[in-house]
Amino acid sequence: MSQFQQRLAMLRAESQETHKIENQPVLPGNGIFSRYSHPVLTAAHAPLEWRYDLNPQSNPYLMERLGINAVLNPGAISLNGKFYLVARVEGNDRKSFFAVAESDNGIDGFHFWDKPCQIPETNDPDTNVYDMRLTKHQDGWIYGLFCTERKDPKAPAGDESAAIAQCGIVRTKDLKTWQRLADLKTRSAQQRNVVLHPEFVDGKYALYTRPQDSFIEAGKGGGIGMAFADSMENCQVELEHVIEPKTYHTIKESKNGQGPAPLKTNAGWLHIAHGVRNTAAGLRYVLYCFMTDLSDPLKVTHRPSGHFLAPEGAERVGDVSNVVFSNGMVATETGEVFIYYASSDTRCHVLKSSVDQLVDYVVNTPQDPLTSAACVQQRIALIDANKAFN
Ligand code: M1P
Repeated sequence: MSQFQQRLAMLRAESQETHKIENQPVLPGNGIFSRYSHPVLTAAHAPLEWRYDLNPQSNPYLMERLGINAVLNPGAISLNGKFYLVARVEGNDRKSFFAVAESDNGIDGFHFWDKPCQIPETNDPDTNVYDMRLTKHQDGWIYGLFCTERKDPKAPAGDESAAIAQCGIVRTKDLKTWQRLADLKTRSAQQRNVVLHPEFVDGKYALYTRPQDSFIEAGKGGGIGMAFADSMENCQVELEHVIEPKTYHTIKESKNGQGPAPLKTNAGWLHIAHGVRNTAAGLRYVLYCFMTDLSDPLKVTHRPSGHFLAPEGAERVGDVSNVVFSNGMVATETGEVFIYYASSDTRCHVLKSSVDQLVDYVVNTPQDPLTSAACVQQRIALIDANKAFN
């Protein structure tokens, strides 16, 4: 057997092993959700055909020619009983693209489709695209809102990192053919984490926005905004109402952003978001929840205290360490909820919960009282109430 053939056999065996990994819930968990033992989708899930030239003549050493660096921040949707992730796949060249992976049970067995998504460009080509939020909208389309990034034309000479982030928009019926619409127009300098609400609000499309002043800093615009548009074609919004602001000395003091499209429950619209604070070790990203009113989604009705999910163990290390980020969630007809998240901008995981558990968590978890003394009183009240049960 040639060196080429030996390497190919090893690579195929390694890839098969990766795809065979079964995921087990990590018990006992926190009662809100189950974490799982393994990531659901990683760079190692990328097919060999995407990375290697498999021709022994042109690639006798069977070198990896176009490596995949990370698979992260997947949008998620269920169609006809299957689970689909539209993942952000990042090549070694740092450019991200979207690719669909599917699974029968949403927990393991994810495998990429044969080829990545081909997303049409606008007249102003994207340099980089990432973090797609999928929304099955009342109008019948599946929309994908994502971040499109281009070099800042006003960057001073020599500054090769200044960029402008905006919201790109595509729509599809089948995740195969993507129709590109014009980028969202807002009054803010930059946008990331823009998400389409699944239903019309007073006959208009409703979008969660995240106005920001510069590429990294949310600045004075920080907070999850909501804005309304007449159409998704040439979509334009005016006023962005900040419904969920950044808040001093909380898990969302530096910035925050809407996660996936919110989940409709009997108690309200259930939101998963990320909150960011700055530390000596850099930014720390956690997930948190809030709920908005069913008839008035501008009104936040519940804000459970603190983080819902923080990076743990191996999740804490990666290309951008100490980050968890979610932009994909699937609720089944039986009330199960699958929340997809990435750790440290490197690999994708799943949490499993239910509508009942999440509503209980959001509605019955007390709000952050915002000072140490008040937090002590909150905890003492819990301890005292528990005396009856010891
Ligand atoms: O690196 C962490 C995250 O940073 C950005 O998110 P935000 O705009 O909220 O700061 C995005 O680049 C996201 O993809 C990334 O995971």
